[in-house]
Amino acid sequence: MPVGTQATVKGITPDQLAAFGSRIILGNTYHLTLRPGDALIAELGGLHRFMSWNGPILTDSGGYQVFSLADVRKITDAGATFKSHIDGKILDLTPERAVEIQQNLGSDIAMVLDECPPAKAPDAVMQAAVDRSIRWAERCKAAHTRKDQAQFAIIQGGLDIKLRQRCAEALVAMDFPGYAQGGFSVGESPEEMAAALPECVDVMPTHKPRYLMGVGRPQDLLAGVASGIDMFDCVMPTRNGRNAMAFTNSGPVRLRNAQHRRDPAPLASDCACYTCQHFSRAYLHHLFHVEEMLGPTLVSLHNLAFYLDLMARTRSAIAAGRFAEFHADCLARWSGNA
Ligand code: PRF
Ligand code: ZN
Repeated sequence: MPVGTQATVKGITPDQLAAFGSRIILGNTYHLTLRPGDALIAELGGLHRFMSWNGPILTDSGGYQVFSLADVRKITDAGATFKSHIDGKILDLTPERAVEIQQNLGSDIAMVLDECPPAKAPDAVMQAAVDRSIRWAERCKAAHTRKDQAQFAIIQGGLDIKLRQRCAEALVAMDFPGYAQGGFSVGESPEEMAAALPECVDVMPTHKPRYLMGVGRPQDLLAGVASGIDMFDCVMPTRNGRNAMAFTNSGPVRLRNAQHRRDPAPLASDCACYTCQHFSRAYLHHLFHVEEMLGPTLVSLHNLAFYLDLMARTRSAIAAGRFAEFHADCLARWSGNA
């Protein structure tokens, strides 16, 4: 899922998103309730109409963003009290309010409110966060009334596999239509995540979507798929794109580097995206050098097309029974060993 935090996938129009094959995008409860407000978006016909995206939208619940962006004042069973990172106003986010915001936005998939501690939090903190996330999931389910919106639960537990399995068991008993692994990519190494994932994903129902939140690099997506994950979101294609860093099958390309100044070749010779079909590395280098806004747009567009194409090729490889070979081949190419 391309990330559209503020009711826009930064620098990319909905037409462009659709043109390179985006099917579903992500929006953020936390940002949209601060500005312009979920009630205003509801008044204007909901998030789809507001941003003119006709495809599915998944909204995150805000818990993770409160912990990572806001100054959290107090977290109790009732909810989180935090100071807005915009104007310093003190606000409350309860499970019921997280559901209400997402119902106002009218997303197709809403996430429950969860508590996501850092990966290396003490055991007691991690266990308390899991227990609270389970209780909050229950309250979110009870508060949820929109029949045209699916609500997914979020598993926490850090790198403690037994704890994640206990969390998953409790959430699976509540019978949500989809499940996510939260609390990854929050300070642990990619190797630690890859090692923990298989056993964590194994306890998620296979007949329902399995989502890994906020991950990651192309190799992390393939590690997720190898463990059974079906859905991802990550800011990396757009954030790195804005910073002139492009993903390619030969590894990352840094377009600000002087080596690209007179390079007439496209960013990626094997890429069918609009950027690679029309522009040279020299032109992209120039745009970043003079700080033109088309630079971030063109490289974000390429990176999103690269990620979506990677997932399309992954689906084909799975369907053809050759995912393991595809996985090994990608890793070899990206590290320059193909
Ligand atoms: N919880 C929620 N959203 C998230 C995460 C989480 O743990 C993460 C962690 N990678 C990203 N986004 N609600
Ligand atoms: Zn491209």
